[in-house]
Amino acid sequence: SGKPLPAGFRHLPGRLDATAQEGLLAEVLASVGAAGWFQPTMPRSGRPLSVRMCNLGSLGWVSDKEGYRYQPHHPDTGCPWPPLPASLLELWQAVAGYPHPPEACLVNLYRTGARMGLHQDRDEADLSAPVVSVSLGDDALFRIGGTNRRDPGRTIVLRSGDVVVLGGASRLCFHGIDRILPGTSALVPGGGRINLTLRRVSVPP
Ligand code: MD5
Ligand code: FE
Repeated sequence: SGKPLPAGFRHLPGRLDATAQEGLLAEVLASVGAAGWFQPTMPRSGRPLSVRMCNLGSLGWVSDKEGYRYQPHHPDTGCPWPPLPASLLELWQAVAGYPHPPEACLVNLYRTGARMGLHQDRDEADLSAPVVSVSLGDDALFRIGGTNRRDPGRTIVLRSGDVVVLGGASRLCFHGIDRILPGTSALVPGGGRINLTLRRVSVPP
């Protein structure tokens, strides 16, 4: 559909089979169940985002009235984030092409009607590392544009088990989730979509 995809963008459809998806989701939901979801809010306005979030790993991405940042503890409980599952560290090793481990796994929960507006990911000190994204549950309409907010974009359907690697020029492209397609998967209890985003945050020593 028109525009070529940005360089460094790799879509790996069905990278995780059904068994791997179920195992990974069970592990993630056990950790998030213990830590708790939080409701991120927009800087300045304090308006809630429609996505609920948690993190796994030594650092986690949070957003509140003070702004966006990475921090080692849950914003509601002050507890450290649960560890990053070994299977995700192995997936990163297999697909990232980057010689240091990720520090953060952001877990985004999209129930019916949730979306994520067009934005860039630029809160990481090490922008040379790719972002690796894993989709679980309902299909999503993912939009990816260029490095200027007004650049034309493309829409790609992300399905359960798909992995996307965003490196090189695609790392700073504007992107968002326009909507999820309810009822397209039975994987997530209660319905919806869970996205896992693996990131290297700090510059390696
Ligand atoms: C999601 N999450 O499905 C999306 C897709 C986020 C976020 O965008 O920031 O939590 S992850 C895809 C992504 C990450 C970094 C860069 C680009 C896409 N990109 O340049 O297209 O919950
Ligand atoms: Fe993003």
